[in-house]
Amino acid sequence: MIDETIAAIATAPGEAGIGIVRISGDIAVHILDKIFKSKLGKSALEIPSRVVSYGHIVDRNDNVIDEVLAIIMRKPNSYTKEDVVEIHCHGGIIPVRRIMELVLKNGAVMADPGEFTKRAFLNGRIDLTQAEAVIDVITSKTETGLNAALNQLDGELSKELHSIMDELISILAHIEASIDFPEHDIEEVTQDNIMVAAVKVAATMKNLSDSFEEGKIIRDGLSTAIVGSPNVGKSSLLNMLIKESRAIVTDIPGTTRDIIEEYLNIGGVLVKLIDTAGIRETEDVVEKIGVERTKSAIEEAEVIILVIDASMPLRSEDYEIVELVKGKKVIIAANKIDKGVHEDVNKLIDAQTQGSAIRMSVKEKIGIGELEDKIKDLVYHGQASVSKNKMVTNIRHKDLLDKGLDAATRAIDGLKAGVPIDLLSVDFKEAWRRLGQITGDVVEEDIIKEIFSKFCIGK
Ligand SMILES: Nc1nc2c(ncn2[C@@H]2O[C@H](COP(=O)(O)OP(=O)(O)OP(=O)(O)O)[C@@H](O)[C@H]2O)c(=O)[nH]1
Ligand SMILES: [Mg+2]
Repeated sequence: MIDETIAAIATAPGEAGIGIVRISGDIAVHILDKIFKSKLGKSALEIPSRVVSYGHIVDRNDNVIDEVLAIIMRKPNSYTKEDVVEIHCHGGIIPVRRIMELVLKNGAVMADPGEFTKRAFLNGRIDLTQAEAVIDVITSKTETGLNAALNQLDGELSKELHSIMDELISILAHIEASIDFPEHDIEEVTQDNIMVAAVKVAATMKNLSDSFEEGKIIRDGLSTAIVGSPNVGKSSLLNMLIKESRAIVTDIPGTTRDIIEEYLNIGGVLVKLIDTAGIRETEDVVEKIGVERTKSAIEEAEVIILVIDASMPLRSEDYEIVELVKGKKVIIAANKIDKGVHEDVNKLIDAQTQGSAIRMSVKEKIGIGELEDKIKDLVYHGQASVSKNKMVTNIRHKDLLDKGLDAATRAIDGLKAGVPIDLLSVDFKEAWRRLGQITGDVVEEDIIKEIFSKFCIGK
């Protein structure tokens, strides 16, 4: 219920310099008044907005709980558009928790995850895409990802969507007009105008939808699986790329049994690197499960780094793996060239018509930079276009855009086939509705609930 005053610990649990308790709602200032003794002897009701006050939090018997700074942000100029109070106390589990308890005792209720941001949305300060961008800002793992999220938070995507929605409304208005005033004989002109507008709308939607391929990688990372026969140096490669001794490396084939995932930033590209168990026929139960997991990792990955031992003749396993990864974006990493390069390997590399290959040595640190460049090229197809500020990074947006685009395309096909335009308004309305579900203009309780449940408490 929105008329309740909510409170949460907004900082991460654990020991830290400061901890923040955040309160939002009608009685937020009133609660502060009851528990805060300002050094200047002012009541909270007299403290102006956005001024930092020094003092103490005290319980009902005037026992000091902690020394704090308190800030009031009165509505509507606050994060939630409600009265918001922040109490900055000493970080550490106990002070924050005791203040939180006191706040709850004085009439606030514990906030759900994302409830502050949900209120900002429900009170009309931000739309749904901006609310979703808040999570993306918090969870971003690269500067590129952060910039994309900040653009979305700034309303860049909303602006683009709203301009498409406005176009759709104007198309619908034209249709209405031609139905209401058929005697004006404007049918033909209207049809042409609508066609031009509809094609433009569809093209803009298609552009946005296409930006997702890159947008998804910017947000979630390029999922890249390192696969190959046992003992070729997959785990060594992972460790080298992340500059950490994360995976166990031995000269015993079959060392890696489970999937290991690590994030890595290659020139602004977020890469989710997945080390896998070497693929071979095996009777070992644990290794068998590992090999199965490798196969699912191959299916899910967007890019495969196929590692082979360059110094040896290729084994039947190597050829099987080449088959297994067909259809994926593959980079062949011919490792251990410090021990020589076998002619089989040269042949395999020369036969590569698609994808690319690198001769490298993890041991001697040869070819690592080249491999990183190849991964980066796969994302940007050789051109850096991360600065695009109208980008779709969220799968929910992409799905709805595509549904909207389908509806717009149906309408265009109908126009071409000479279907009477009044029958096409259903499709244009559908396109509008889908975009409205992205921005939150069309509110659906379940979706809203689901979106905000992904937030952390206190945001
Ligand atoms: N000479 C040489 N040895 C290497 C190179 N890279 C890795 N090795 C060695 O090869 C052996 C196997 O390396 P790992 O990284 O464990 O190989 P893996 O592919 O992960 O093996 P599994 O987990 O068993 O599938 C280790 O002894 C590494 O030190 C290289 O470039 N040159
Ligand atoms: Mg390994």
